[in-house]
Amino acid sequence: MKRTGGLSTRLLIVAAVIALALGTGITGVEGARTLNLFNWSDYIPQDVLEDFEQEFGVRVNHDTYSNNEEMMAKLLAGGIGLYDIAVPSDYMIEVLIEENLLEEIDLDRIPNLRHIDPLYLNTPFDPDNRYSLPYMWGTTGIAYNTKYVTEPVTSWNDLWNPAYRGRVLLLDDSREVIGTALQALGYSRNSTDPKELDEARLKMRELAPHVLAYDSDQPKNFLVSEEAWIALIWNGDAALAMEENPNIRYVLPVEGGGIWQDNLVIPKGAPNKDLAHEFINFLYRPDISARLAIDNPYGTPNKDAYDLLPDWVRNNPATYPDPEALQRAEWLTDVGEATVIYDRIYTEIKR
Ligand code: SPD
Repeated sequence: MKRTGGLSTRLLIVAAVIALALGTGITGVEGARTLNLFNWSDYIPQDVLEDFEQEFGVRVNHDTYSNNEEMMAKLLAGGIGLYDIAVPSDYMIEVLIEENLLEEIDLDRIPNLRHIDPLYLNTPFDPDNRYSLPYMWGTTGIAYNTKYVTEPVTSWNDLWNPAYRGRVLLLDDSREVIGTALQALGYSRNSTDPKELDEARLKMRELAPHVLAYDSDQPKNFLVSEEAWIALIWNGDAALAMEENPNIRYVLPVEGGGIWQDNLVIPKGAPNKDLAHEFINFLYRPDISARLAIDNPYGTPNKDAYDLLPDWVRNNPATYPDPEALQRAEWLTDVGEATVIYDRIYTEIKR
């Protein structure tokens, strides 16, 4: 669905032309080939990037973002023609494809694709993997500290318990936050119904005064320090917090919670498409994929890396929940023109 009031195709073309005309095809310091990586904060170990630099005799520039919407905004504000790799989630892939913001990936140049479990390929958001390949997958649920949260936590509505006033942590992510309110009300995380969205807006306004912080970059820190008692969080960050603080638990709520997949893409006008393919192939080496999945205990799509994971990662139910719970979790999808409503609600509740 084309969005009005959201991205305009004309704007995108102008941005691309300007970026290309400015010659943003970076070759990097000292003339070495440079990979320009645009990724979520804290989503790839620095030593993996250094190994790539060493082995391939290249440089890596690494910029980060906190959520899909920030990634898109930065791409449009001069990022087109600047980045070789970005890592958007499922629903944002739909938007990027529709807006013609992605290069096609030549799968023949990724021989290590053979290590990827077909379960994570040919997804509804990119059926033939023309534009994207899986990076990590995970869930969105609730983390809480048993020292302060003594009542059972089963539902999104537990975030609204007045006993946790000032101790509630939320992700800084409009789709996750509004999706949580929608599911708490019994609706889909992808609702485009203005009435349901308005109910979600009011529900979030109720929670806003209880919120300690909105943070997608280092949410685990609030839990580990015990400033936050209960949190809307991604499972990998919860697993990291659990490693450092034994009082922390992670659950998927009865309403289902979220399931998602982040993906490697080559943004339009990427200056170093060859290197981007080499980087994806490098990340898909089982030893490298395993390092990613240990540093950030999210699900790895790499079946041969899974076999290399230590037991504490492989057997962590926060990272690899039981299949029945996964069945109930809901994917986010592109909400088209309703994106404008989501943006408006999010601005209002964070004010
Ligand atoms: N620290 C990086 C975490 C990235 C998680 N991405 C989740 C996207 C869900 N829509």
